[in-house]
Amino acid sequence: MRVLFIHTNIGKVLQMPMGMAYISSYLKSKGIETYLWDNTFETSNDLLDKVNEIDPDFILFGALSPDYEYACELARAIKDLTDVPLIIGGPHATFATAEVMADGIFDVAIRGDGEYALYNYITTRDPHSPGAWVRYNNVIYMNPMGTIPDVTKLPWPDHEMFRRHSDKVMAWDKAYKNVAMFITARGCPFKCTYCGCNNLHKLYEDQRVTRFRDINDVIDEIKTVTSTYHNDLVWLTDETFTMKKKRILDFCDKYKEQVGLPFAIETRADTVNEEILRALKDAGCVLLCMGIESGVDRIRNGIYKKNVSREKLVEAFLLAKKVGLTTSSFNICGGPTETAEDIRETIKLNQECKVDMGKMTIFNAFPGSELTEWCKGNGYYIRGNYPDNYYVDSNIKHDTLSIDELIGLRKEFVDSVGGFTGSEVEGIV
Ligand code: B12
Ligand code: SF4
Repeated sequence: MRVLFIHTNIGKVLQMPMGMAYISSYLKSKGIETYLWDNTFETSNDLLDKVNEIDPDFILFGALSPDYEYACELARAIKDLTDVPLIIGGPHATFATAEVMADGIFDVAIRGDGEYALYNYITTRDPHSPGAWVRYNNVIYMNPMGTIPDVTKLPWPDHEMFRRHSDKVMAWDKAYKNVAMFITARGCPFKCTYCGCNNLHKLYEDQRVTRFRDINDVIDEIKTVTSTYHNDLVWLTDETFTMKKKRILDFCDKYKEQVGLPFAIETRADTVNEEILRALKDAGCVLLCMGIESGVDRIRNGIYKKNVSREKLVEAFLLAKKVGLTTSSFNICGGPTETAEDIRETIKLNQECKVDMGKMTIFNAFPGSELTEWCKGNGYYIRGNYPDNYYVDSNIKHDTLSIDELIGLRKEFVDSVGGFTGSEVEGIV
């Protein structure tokens, strides 16, 4: 069997999409041939040529919500050419499944983690296949979720398929030009309302969504990949890398001994302490990214339910600096009820945390997050289409601030804190 993946990536972000990379290697391990058309590097003419040339049994689209319209456009062009079944997966298919099926363009929407659900569907074509919503004889079968993949048994993601994404000069340190990405765990257990993670837990009901890989297997993957592709930087893209202290200390020991390359992580301020930060630094960590989101408790912990205190944020960022790590913060502006003064408090908190650089994006209501539902229930106007660039646009109408005012406040942030202007390519920093 042959399948063709479509990486829609309207932002042309240089970052390996881990979900599709994992699915590709899982399918390969079952003897299925996988191919890729990647919008980052290829044209839509190349796509139609590829469809003709490969003659796949299924075409598999990966799309975040902003990519969905483009995915539909490509799907329509393919439909003019062939009647090969079109399958869509990823966050938009997971959290806006009913809308996707109602549009009538895709034959199947895979919900949640795709490895088992997709494999089961493409090998059985069963309209009752778990984790898939399937259009069959003009009826839509809305099947319940299947078994969540066991991350300790999955093959390593297909680094080869997405190797063009590793050639990237890091904006924060131009010495790094070739990054390799890894995930050591899946399914963040926290419940921030602007994020889709919480909803994934609801979708899988009683199954454990937070899953950890074996550290030895992670180290083997890092060693193999970085020696194959001669990477100069390792990016650990777990949502909350330092979730389990003992596991991370073990990782640091083994990484230092067996890999030794500079690495970057993303985590939460309330999961680090001095011991962890020192161990990270000692193992080669060069960049630590943590969310601040808002400088005002009412927004950060009330509206966003981040549940991290101002004191903890200051303590974690200053400790990180003390041990010699470069720090980067994530921030949101334009959340519901937020005022210009609130956003200036976010700037102040970043300054207090002495962050080396920060990223501030404008709040958008994407399907899957609790805050999107809250906005719907509280009379916010939510536009039908999603912005291509969340540095300069939002799909909600803010209570009091116009988009131009939000862009102006973002500029104040960039001018005072340093970091992303928004014109750089989105993705890892
Ligand atoms: C890393 C990341 C990124 C990366 C890479 C995204 C990518 N293409 O993979 C970058 C930094 C580029 C990114 C950007 C954005 N992101 Co982002 N990102 C994430 C993050 C933190 C982790 C994703 C990840 O790698 N997970 C691990 C892998 C293994 O899981 P996965 O990607 O979900 O894949 C599984 C399933 O989704 C499914 N699947 C995925 N693809 C496919 C394809 C097929 C064919 C099938 C069948 C199944 C399938 O199976 C996979 C394996 O089990 C998630 C949060 C999260 N916790 O998921 C947000 C998340 C995906 N991002 C989100 C958003 C909104 C964005 C932006 C659109 C924001 C914006 N700018 O407006 C931008 C897009 C930028 C642009 N200009 O286009 C939302 C998506 C919500 C939605 N409804 O679309 C999420 C869920 C966070 C949130 N806000 O809730 N993001
Ligand atoms: S900690 Fe990060 S990944 Fe986890 S729920 Fe909050 S925003 Fe989402």
